[in-house]
Amino acid sequence: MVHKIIELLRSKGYIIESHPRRGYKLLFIDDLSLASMYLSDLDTKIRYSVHYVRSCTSTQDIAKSLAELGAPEGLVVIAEEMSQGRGRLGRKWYALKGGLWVSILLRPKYLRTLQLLSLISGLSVVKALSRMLGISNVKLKWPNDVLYNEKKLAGILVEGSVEADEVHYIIVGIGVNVNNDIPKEIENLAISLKSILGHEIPRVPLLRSLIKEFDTLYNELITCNTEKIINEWTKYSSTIGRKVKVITFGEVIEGIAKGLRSDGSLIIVDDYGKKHVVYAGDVIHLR
Ligand code: BT5
Repeated sequence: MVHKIIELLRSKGYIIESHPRRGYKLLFIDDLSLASMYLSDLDTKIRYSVHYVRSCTSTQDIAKSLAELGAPEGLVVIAEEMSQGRGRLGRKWYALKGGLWVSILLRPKYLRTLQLLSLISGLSVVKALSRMLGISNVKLKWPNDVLYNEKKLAGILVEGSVEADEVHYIIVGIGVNVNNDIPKEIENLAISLKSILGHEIPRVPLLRSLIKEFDTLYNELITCNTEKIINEWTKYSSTIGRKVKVITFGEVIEGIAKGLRSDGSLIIVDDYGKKHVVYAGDVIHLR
């Protein structure tokens, strides 16, 4: 019975040491430079290995350079801090010490849309947080934000090298505010796990949990189980069913977010009953 519970906790990301006579010990490891060691025993389809740096411009840049040198799928680049962390459309991503700043290298043979990859990445963050830390009020905002009480807890950036229908590589960037301070510039719109829970969270178990959830969802994606992904994403979403304003390629659409199509695009129905399909853009929740 105890063994079963220990295995359940391990599958949620917790790191538990076992000793034949002394029993079990729960470890709170925050030092990300040790992460590689603690990912090696994870039961995942892909083999993940961590390349850790203390600081860099952007983990996306390091992951790209290594991808171009032939690094295998499952490389995870982690930095303690980034000087030029980036979001979508060249926006700045603040990445101070204490956060979880991660880029994962993937080499799918074929990918229907990058959008779905962005959706499963956000979904993995939400599932990891609710499974491991029991935080239930974390929601997804289309396409790539993880929110807590409408404040941004995590963001996703998917970049890649794709030619015609051949995928060279994809880099999934995931940034989660964990124990880091939130800079003044974004204090009204961002939040960290430390401030939600009132204490610091060990990042290595959190990373394990995140990778485990990501691996499962990525496998659903490459085996084309998109219906399951869309349903799960919708379950955790705060966008669907809501009145929203969407800014997409210079156009502004206002209406009710009705749901997602199977490629991850968002369906909006405006006040005149006209249906719009949005493939990329920024969403503002209106009420
Ligand atoms: C994102 O873009 O949300 C993508 C964030 C991806 C970050 C990861 S960390 C690892 C990897 N390496 C990188 O260099 N990047 C990736 P977007 O949806 O465009 O949102 C950007 C906006 O989020 C900014 O304009 C700010 O308003 C806000 N923001 C910036 N830093 C933030 C932070 N630490 N927490 C919450 N919001 C932030």
